[in-house]
Amino acid sequence: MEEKWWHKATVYQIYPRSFQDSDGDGVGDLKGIISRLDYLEKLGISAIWLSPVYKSPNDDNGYDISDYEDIMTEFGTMDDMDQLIAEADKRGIKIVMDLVVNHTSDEHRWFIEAKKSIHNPYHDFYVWRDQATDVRSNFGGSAWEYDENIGKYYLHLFSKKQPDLNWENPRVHEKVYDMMNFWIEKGVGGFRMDVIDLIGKQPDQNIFENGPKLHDYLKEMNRSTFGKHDLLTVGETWGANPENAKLYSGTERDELSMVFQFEHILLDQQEGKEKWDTKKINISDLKKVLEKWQVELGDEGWNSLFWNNHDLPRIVSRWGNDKEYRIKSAKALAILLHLLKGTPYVYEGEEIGMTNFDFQDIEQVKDIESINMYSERLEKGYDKEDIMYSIRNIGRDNARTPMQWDDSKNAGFTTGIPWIEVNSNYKEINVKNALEDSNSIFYTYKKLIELRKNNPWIVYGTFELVESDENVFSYLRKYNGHEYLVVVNFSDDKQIFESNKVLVQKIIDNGVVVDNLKHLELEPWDAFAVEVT
Ligand code: TEU
Repeated sequence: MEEKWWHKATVYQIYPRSFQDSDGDGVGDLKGIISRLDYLEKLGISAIWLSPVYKSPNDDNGYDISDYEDIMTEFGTMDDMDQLIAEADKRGIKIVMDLVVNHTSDEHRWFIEAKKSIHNPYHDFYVWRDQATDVRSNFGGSAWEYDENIGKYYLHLFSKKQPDLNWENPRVHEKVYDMMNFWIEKGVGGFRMDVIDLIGKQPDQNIFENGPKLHDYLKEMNRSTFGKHDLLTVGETWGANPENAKLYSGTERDELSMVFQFEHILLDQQEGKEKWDTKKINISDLKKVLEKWQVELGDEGWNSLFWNNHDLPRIVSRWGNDKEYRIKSAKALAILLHLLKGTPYVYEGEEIGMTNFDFQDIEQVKDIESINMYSERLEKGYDKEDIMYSIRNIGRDNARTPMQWDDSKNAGFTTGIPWIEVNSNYKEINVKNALEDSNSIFYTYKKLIELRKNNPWIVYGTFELVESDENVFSYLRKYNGHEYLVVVNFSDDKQIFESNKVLVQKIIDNGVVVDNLKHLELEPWDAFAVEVT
């Protein structure tokens, strides 16, 4: 396999609104990010995936873009952006931009023009129909909105302030590629492509994900933009399976570097229900899914590895134990994920074990998805308490509370009033404490990131799931005649692990002492990796 810089890189995701405020308006900004680059350099990451920083009326926190070549007023200026790219570069960190081209804001100039008349040259930039179908928006309600002036409906798979672009129109491609080249010329390190598997939609046939022309579009995009440069591209693809992931990320395919697949993420959703209706995750299912992706992608494609992003609840609260075993389980989850094959992504605060937020009242909730669900379910007769439980359990704002830097007011995030409340546990869980404690979760992440840079077995080794008790997750990685064993007790109970492998040397652990592998009595959330024969 031809080596790429992103094979051994770890990417850190920043949600700019919640990372660091520099001017006291309660909203994070670019200058704030610049002031924290030394911290990220210390963690050892190679790239930052920056959630959208473009001009936006913020109906969906920047995922509704009104100008792709300008910066959101609250976040700063284009000069700040240039400075961020340059300052990150000095520290060996690349900036991966969020590319949101399935839709724009309804306040984007193209849509304002498109609504003027059916003869306007921008009208066909969007998807218009005489009749609405029964397709639903991801944020609730119909995905079609009637426009009085045009006398037709436009499609919006997300909020009605996020009209879908019409990729059947080649002029849309041109404009998007010009914009991508604008950013490439600025020196960005790549693109994370928002819901990219939707751009090939065929609404009249009720096809939305994985449309028939999707891969042609991506090949064309590759040729017209990043293909000539050494960039990281990752597509957000909720509908990916290992088969089509090979199409997206196959080395000879000239499409993307990799995709985000969500099969593991969906494992705690009740069958046939909505994301709000969860169940306890079954560790055997998790093993099966991760094994499938590791083995089936093999050398034919490239995996991305993640537990968290700005749309998901905090992993230590979700599948770890943020009460009795917060530190232990956060480290165990990190060890399990970061020794797999693929490019790992760390979401801001994950590296210090930040937890979900105790949302009690809908007034505390800022996310359009949760707010819409709240009113929809209230109307349907759901109990208010049950709805708030869902939001606490799985709502997107869990990931979006401010980064906890220290134990000063507002966790050092802002001197003003934060746009969303700071988690009350910030006096204990914060970066300052983490850096001062050599046993903190931070240093486990730092070590894992460093290991990946220097150990080809982590980057290129084969994967084999090891037979074990249901709640013990164990696998072998093999490379160049060497074998490495990873063992994680994925539970709050003691477990037994037995193996006839012989220990050669220790690689990493979260506190468990391993002298031999014959018979191990694992404490809750014990995790380690060793070289074996
Ligand atoms: O998310 C895609 C998406 O489908 C989400 O609505 C997802 O289903 C949901 O967040 C799970 O709770 C991307 C972005 O990551 C998200 O932040 C945006 O809101 C969305 O696209 C629209 O741009």
